[in-house]
Amino acid sequence: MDKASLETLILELHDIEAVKLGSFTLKSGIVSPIYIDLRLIVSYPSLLIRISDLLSQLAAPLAFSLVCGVPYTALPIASVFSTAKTIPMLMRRKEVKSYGTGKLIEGKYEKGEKVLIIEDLVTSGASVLETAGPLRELGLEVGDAIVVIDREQGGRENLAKNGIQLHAIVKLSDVLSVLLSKGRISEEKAEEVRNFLDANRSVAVPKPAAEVAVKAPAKVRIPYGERAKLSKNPAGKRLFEVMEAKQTNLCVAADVATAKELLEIADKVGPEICLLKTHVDILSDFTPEFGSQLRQIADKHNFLIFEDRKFADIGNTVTMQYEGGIFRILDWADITNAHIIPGPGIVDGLKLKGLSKGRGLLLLAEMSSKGNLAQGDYTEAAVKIAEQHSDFVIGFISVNPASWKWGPSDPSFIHATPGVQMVSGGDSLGQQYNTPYSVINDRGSDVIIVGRGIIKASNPAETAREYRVQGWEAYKASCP
Ligand code: 5BU
Repeated sequence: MDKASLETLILELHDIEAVKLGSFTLKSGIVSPIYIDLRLIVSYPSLLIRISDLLSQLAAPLAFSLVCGVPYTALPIASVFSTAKTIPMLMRRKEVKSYGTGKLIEGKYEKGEKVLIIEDLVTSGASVLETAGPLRELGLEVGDAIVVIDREQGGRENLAKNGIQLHAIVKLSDVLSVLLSKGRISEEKAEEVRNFLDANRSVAVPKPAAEVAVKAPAKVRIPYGERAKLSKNPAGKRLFEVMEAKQTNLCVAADVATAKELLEIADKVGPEICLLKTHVDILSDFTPEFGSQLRQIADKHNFLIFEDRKFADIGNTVTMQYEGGIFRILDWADITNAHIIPGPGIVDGLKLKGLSKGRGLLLLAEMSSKGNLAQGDYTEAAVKIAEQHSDFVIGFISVNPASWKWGPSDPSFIHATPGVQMVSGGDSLGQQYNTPYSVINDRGSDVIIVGRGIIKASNPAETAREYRVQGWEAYKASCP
């Protein structure tokens, strides 16, 4: 790629103010001295054509039969590229329609085809991975991504760890050198940007997402509807029936600060979910009416309520914690859960109160957080306790039940898995995320539990729909 055309590109991007110097607060909260916004290029068709030409040069040595732009900014770039080279394009939806096929990827393809991803700007690489995930889940191969600007903040490395090679027209350091050499910025400003880049070399690093990159063979499972018939507990049975009827294995973790917000979010995501998970002790405005208000919404949208109470005391104490106090969980939660650390007496205690009311219990057999101790013999002990109480225990909180050597043999047990987002990775406090496909298909779970991935999204209802479709497609892929 010749130096002169790269220089011209950088200067033109500066001219149209797609590259701005100043002080900008980024989405992550970091204050950056440089801001790049390539959305503007749709107003400059000849620039768009030139960018597409430069991308074609990058793509020349690569093998691919389809292109897919990362929504939204790269979509016009990908369209121009696709028409100029007469290479068909796929389109990834950010939001899934409530009607029609509910597909995440639009366009025609054959399994095994190689797709080249086109992106405008790469920082951590997370957006490219969000597009690669659903493509790979359809059996398409993704090995390369081409991008206009690489911010040099860890994206190249993160993508490489996920089997994607990044090819950039220019790097942010090239942009700086050109702007400096042409007197567009001062040496001090350039130094400030360099220091900023040095201090922010790796932004929101997604964990090496082996599960996005490598597909394990699909496992065969007994359909939810069949398992409903096997369940010995009314709440477990109903959960399977709701999953089958609404075609959803999505549980939303409504971790919001107030009952008001919780009820609002429950109503919004209600049509998409089989289960709503609560932490009632985080609600600052809890009132005794909360239970009946939530039940009304649950009945309206046909989902079950799961209070993630994680009981952990001796049998006698948990009977009181379950039934009494201000929360009166027994009155409104179809399902709750318990640690097995106190031994089987905890299940006896909860069952004493819950069984006659048709409630069900999940045992914490595994946890999603880094360094947790629920593994090996502990997980096996949870399975044994569940098997002895299969009239009340409906299943487990699990993370990788496909890897359990010891069963359970009973298919009426349900597995629900927290730590789910569209891209694998984690938070700064030890939470670890896997993708819906990985959780349902590779790890053999039944229900994906999604919290911040949905409730922090700009449109939780749309995002819940997207998770539902992904979770359900993964389930379908593992059914006979
Ligand atoms: P997140 O925002 O998707 O990370 O929320 C996960 C939810 O699942 C949150 O309510 C946790 O309390 C809950 N959780 C979990 O993350 N990991 C576990 O092992 C168990 C529950 Br058990």
